[in-house]
Amino acid sequence: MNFRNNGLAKIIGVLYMLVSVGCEAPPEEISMPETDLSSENLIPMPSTMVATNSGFKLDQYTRVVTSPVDGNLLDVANYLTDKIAEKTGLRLAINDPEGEEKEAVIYLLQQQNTSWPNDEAYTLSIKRDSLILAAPSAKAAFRGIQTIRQLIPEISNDTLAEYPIWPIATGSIEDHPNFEYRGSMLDVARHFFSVEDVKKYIELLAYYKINVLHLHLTDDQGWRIEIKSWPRLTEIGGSTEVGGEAGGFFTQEDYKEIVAYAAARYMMIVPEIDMPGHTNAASVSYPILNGNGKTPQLYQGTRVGFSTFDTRKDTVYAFIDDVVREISALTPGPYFHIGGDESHATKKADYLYFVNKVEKIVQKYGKQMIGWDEVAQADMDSTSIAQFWDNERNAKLAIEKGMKVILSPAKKAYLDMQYDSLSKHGLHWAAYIPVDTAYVWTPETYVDKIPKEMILGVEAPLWSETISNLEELEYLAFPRIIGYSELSWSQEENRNWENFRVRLANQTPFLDMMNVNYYPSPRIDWVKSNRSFKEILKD
Ligand code: TNX
Repeated sequence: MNFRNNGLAKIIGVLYMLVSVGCEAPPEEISMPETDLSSENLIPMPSTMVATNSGFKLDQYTRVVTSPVDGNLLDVANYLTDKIAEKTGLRLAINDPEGEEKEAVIYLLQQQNTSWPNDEAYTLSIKRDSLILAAPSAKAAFRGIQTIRQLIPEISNDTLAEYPIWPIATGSIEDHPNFEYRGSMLDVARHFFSVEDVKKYIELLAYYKINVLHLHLTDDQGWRIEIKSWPRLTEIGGSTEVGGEAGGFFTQEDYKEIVAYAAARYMMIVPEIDMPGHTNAASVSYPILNGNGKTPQLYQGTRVGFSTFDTRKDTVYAFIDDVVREISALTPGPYFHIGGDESHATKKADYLYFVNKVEKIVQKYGKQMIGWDEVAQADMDSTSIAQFWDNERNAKLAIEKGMKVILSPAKKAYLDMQYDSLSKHGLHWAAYIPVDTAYVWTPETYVDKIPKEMILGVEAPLWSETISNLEELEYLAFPRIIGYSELSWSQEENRNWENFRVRLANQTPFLDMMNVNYYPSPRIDWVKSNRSFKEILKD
C-alpha cells in the first residue's frame, strides 16, 4: 500500500478532504484510499495473500475483541495494543463492553476446530470494518499480530486531521511457518551482554516471527550463568572476557527474567553449556575438571580448541549433572545444548565416550540434547539433534542415526562473518557474507540428501569475539537476521531475492523507530524513514 510513496494524487486527495470536510469530520466520513495487500512490505512473506483493495479504518475508535476471553489471548491483545500505541499513539480498548456497532473492530479469535496446517498457523481476514485474526492458540495469534503490526502504515494518511487514520490494506492472508525451529544464537561468553541487551534482541526477533534464542552461556573466556552448587564458576570464571574487560554473568534470577520475557513472545530459550572443549573458564574456577593437574589461567584471547574436561573422571560427570539439573529446572523449553564443537584437545575415543554420557544426563532431566555437528560421530539417540555448522559428513551421519538437524552453515548463516572486507566488526574465516549471500540459499536442499522432514529449522549464530556492546551486536545481526527469518518461516516458492530486497529496504521505519544500529548495506536501496508530512508533499 505504501502511503508514503503514493505521491501527489493521494496528498491532493487528503488536502481536498481536509478543506472540504474540515477537522470536525466524524471519522466515518473519511474515505478510504485504495490499497494493495499483496504489495505490502511483509517479512517473512506469508504463505498466501489475496488483496481486495480497500482500507480497514484503524483510528482512535477501533476496538480489539478477543474470543474466548482466555488469559493468554488477552495477553496477546495487550501486546498488540501496546505496539499500536508505540507506533501510532492510539491507545485501543480491549473487550470494551461500551463499544459501539459502527466502530471498526480487530478480532483475535481462537479456533481449535479448523484443521490448521501447523500449530503456528493463522489467518487474517481484513475488511473495511473488521480485521479478523483467527488462530488455533495464543502462540499462533502472537505470530499473526506481527503481521498486523507490519501492515499498519508508519504514519497516518492525514496527520493534520483531528481524527487521524492508519488505513490497513484489505484482503486475506493464510500463513504458517515452513520450519518449526527459527532461531538465532547469541554468544554471551566471549563478550558478556546484559539482560537489557538480550531483551532488546528478543523483542526485535519476535517482530520477524523468530521463535528460538539459543544462548551460548559458557566458553574458554567466560562462564555466564550462576550455578548455585558450583559458585566459583561465575565468581572466577565470569570475571573477564575477550580483550580483558570485566566480564559478567546472569544470576539465576536474571536468566529467569530472560526466559519469561522470551516466553511472553512465544520464544524459547535454548541454553548451551559448551563441553568438553571450550571449557577453560570452568577449569580455571575448578581445576579438578581438566584432569591435567595444572591450574589454567583466565583467557582473554580468541583462540579455540585448547581446553578439555577430563572425560574419564566421575567428578566431571557429577559436576555436569549439577549444571544440567540447575539450568534445566529454570528452562521450560524442551532442549539442552551441550556444545561439543572443536574439542581438539580431547582424544577421539574420550570425546565419543563423553558425549554419550552427557546425552544420558540431559535426558535424565527431561530434555532433548542438541550438539554442534561433531556430536553425530558418537552413538547418539535418534531424539538428539545435530546443529550443522561446518561438516556435511557429520550432518549426514546424524541423518543416518535418525537425528534431526538444525541448519547453521557458517558460510551462509553465521552472523559474525563480515559483510565484506571493509566491515567494522566480524571475522571471515568461513566467508564474507553480504546481505544477498545471506538470503540466497535454500535450506531445504543445502545439504544433499537431507530430506526436508529431517530439518528442524534454521538458526543464525552470532559469535561475539569482535563485538562487545549492543550497537555492535545490532550491526552484525541486522539486516541479515531479517532474511534468516524469511528463510525459516516462508515457503520456498514465496522467497525471492529481488522481491525481498524491496521489502527489506522498507524496514527502515521499524528499525529506526526501534533505534537499531543496522548495517546500511549498499546492496539495498534503503527507504528514508520518519519523513514528515512536508517531506511527503515534496515527493
Ligand atoms: C567457530 S561454530 C566456533 C566458535 C567461534 C566461531 C567464530 C562453532 C561451533 N565454533 O567457537 O566463536 O567459529 O566464527
